[in-house]
Amino acid sequence: MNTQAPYCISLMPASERQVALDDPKTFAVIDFGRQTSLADGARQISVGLPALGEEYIEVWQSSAATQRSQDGNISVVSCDDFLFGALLISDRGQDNLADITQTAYQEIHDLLERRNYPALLRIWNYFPQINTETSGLERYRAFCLGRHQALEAWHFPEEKLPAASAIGTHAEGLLIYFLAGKQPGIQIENPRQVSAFNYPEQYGPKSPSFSRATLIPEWRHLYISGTASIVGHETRHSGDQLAQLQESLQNVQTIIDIARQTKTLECNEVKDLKVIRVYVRNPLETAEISETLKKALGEDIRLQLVQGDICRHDLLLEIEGMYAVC
Ligand code: 3EB
Repeated sequence: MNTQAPYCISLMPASERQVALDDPKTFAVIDFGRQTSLADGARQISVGLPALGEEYIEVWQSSAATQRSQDGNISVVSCDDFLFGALLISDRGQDNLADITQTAYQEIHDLLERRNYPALLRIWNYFPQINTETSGLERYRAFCLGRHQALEAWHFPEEKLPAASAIGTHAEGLLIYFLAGKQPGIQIENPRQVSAFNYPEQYGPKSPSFSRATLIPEWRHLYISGTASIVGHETRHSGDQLAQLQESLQNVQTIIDIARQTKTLECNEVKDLKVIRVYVRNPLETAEISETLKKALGEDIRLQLVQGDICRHDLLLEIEGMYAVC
């Protein structure tokens, strides 16, 4: 198997933003700051999570010719092999997030069906006040409920659920962006953790619909979900961010180890990932987290730290990673 991936993803210093945008291969740039917004279709995505420490942008580039279009709320970039989409829905933290989420996922479903990209491979979800209770339900749990209902109507099989992240911003709007393809990826689960879609009811009326990672063997790509200090289904090391960091790193390494068994990956260790993003709840912990990571992964590692709220009160950080070369 030696097919080339149709695109690649990398972190670049934020100072190179214009260089990235001027490159015709660039079809999406994702940056992190005060506001959540979309500009130029899905080409400029801003996530309302302030950068901590060195500032990076995430750059998606394709040598294939891509087409842009607007399809209802969804801004789309596509070519034969993949479809990348982004939508931003008004949400100020007071509304019925379950309904808003369900409608958004329904719209994604309709688009993928119409355009014939049946495989949802990776999805990111960002919205404000993730840990706030409205009408007796924490907003993260309301989000999970709406997502679950949409995927149920979609008849989405659990073993095909995509890798995902769901993070709380301090900015207005529900931002969802996603990657879909023609062929299904391989779902990777983590033997140290109960699959999120099998979490018991104590974490909300409907379990979170995502896999720990998606592997795309034809492209040799790996997309690792937001990964936290959870063992089994329980939070470990409440109140201790450095211990949570080590536990999360071990979870990420375990996911890579499982993915490597397919022998389609040139990524062996966490430090080999091309994108490593750490969502940090308390910005005062940044220096300590960054130092510990550099000790574990090497001084030269590109690390993107951003301030975001994690979906459980007792989780202080979460790590996601990508290996998407071409
Ligand atoms: C966890 O493992 C931590 O609901 O889409 C991580 C990644 C988490 C994605 C989601 C939630 C989600 O349960 C939280």
